[in-house]
Amino acid sequence: MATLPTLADLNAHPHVRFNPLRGEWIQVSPHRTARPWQGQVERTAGDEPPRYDPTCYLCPGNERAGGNRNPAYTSTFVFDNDFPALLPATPAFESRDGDLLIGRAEPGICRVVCFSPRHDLTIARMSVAELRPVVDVWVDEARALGARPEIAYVQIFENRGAAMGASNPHPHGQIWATASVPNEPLREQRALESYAGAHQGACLLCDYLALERSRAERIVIEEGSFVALVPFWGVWPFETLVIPRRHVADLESLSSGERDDLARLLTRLTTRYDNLFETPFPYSMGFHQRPSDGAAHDEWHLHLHFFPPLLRSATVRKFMVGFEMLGTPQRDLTPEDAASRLRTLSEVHYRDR
Ligand code: H2U
Ligand code: ZN
Repeated sequence: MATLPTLADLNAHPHVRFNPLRGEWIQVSPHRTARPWQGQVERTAGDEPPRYDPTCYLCPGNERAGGNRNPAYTSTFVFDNDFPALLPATPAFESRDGDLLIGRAEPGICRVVCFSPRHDLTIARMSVAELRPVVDVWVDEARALGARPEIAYVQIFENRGAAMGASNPHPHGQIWATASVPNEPLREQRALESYAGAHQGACLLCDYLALERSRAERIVIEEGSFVALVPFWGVWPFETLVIPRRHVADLESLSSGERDDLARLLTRLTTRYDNLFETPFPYSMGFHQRPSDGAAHDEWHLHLHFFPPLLRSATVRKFMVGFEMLGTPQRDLTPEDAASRLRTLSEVHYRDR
């Protein structure tokens, strides 16, 4: 191509964009945002849940499905998942038949983190003072689980809302710590290493953040040491990437001030999300950070992905199907338009107005 096309040139036509973190392309089809929808509609959350639900497995003092009883906790509460997908005592084994039938044991630990004793709250509805201890729990759990010799990676995440398969409205997240590095962080690690190799040791996300801050086209909010933006290569309509400005490899490297900023940014961002369609906004979110496999991994730059499924209202979601399962992920709304919509929203929660 003779000249460098501008963003407007790009957005004037269907095009593909490269995701350097996953090493893959995504399809953007800006001309298609007015397409009609006669498919599935999501149910919206009905009445606001009660502050305490006697039938909730996660509320303080209640008995869980596995028979254990929660303490009368007043801030956060972490416990071993009663129905864990991974088991710590899994014996080591490998099974291999040629290069095609390959398996091995995967020991691990699954934890559940209750963010608040209040059944009716969400991150967006929690004060910064209430959310800061959640950040501390994430840091402490990542450190403790990551220190175990059998654990190579600690994946912290939250599935929020029925649309994302969350089993309970009580504010909670999960932690899965595994003996090997899961697919997504492994993929990102290879991308971070290969970028550093090709750019005299530079960090992909440090360089990317500098570019985004200079262009300001996709930034949603800045909160001191943290930035939230809609990535140039995002796939979900209102996907965001939260990046610390400092090159820190993991949660435990964050300073106390950075933890404050993260708590504040999360409250602000999720409030905007809820205000977008005036509904408790569903999403899967989670941190990606340095593996705890014993290597230094200075190439790592901690970050947090938000993948929300909603597309155009509280009831119409995006599906990753068809061409996206078989070919390339695709979006209609441009990342720039998504960022601009998120930027215009109030940080006063619609339920407080
Ligand atoms: P999700 O809402 O993201 O599914 O997380 C809830 C987790 O809580 C889920 O993994 C666990 C489930 O196994 N759980 C318990 O450990 N004990 C219970 O009594 C209910 C749910
Ligand atoms: Zn509850």
